[in-house]
Amino acid sequence: MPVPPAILTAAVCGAETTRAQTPYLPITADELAAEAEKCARAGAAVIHLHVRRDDGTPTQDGALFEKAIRAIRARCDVIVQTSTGGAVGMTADERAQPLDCNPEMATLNAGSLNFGDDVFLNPFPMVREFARRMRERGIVPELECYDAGHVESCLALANEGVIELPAHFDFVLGVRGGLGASEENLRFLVAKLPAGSSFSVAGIGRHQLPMAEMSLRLGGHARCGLEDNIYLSKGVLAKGSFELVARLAEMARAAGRAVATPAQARELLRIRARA
Ligand code: KMH
Ligand code: ZN
Repeated sequence: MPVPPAILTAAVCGAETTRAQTPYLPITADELAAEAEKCARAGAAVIHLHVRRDDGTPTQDGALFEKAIRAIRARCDVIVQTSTGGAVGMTADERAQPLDCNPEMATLNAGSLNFGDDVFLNPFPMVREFARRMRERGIVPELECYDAGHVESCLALANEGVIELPAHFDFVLGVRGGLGASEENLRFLVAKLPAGSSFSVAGIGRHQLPMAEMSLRLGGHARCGLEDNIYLSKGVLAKGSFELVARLAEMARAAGRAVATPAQARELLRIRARA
């Protein structure tokens, strides 16, 4: 089978990164849209979206998501993948709000874990409910797996009929409390995937670029951006997620992969056209 074009995802702001850590973090709808456009130009087909209040605090407020999505769509064609993870400590109802915006894609966090010194809770009933709402609205889930057990959980939920297979998985590697970022771990996870499913890798911190490169060489897709890593190289801040996307695009080409356009990514991710 020919290797598919590489889908590059830009996680442009997240819930945890702060302006104190990097002045390049986009916060308002206009800033998020300007950053999304630069990422799209650099090769991103997917924008993984969180939103913030004007003071920078994370929120899952539906109206702020609506505003950001509109602003992004006015500037470029990208798949907007809204977060249902939000920030640790948020309730399920809070976290689910962006699903009311009918994004093309949303994250579905597959299991709980220690998240640094916090706990990121994703109990089965919550995962089932989020998956049900996504199915009802035709929103394609990206299955966020932070540990090997989360992949097994997705397979169990597929057996229950909660998750449709084949699916698109994202291995988030290097969270303190989750599976470490290494080639051995990535190969172990890939071997667990059901036939026809695709995967992306989001390496955390200094692992972002090397794990992305590994994934692209193994036929997977890759995520980068200030949500997970703020540095372009040791001690050098990225001037935005777009600089990291440009690096991933170079890596994809060096690995003999084309960079997927949003249209190609929609086809690969089984995203149906919508009004
Ligand atoms: N902020 C993390 C606790 C997601 O977007 O779905 C969870 C997160 C995952 O960012
Ligand atoms: Zn996120």
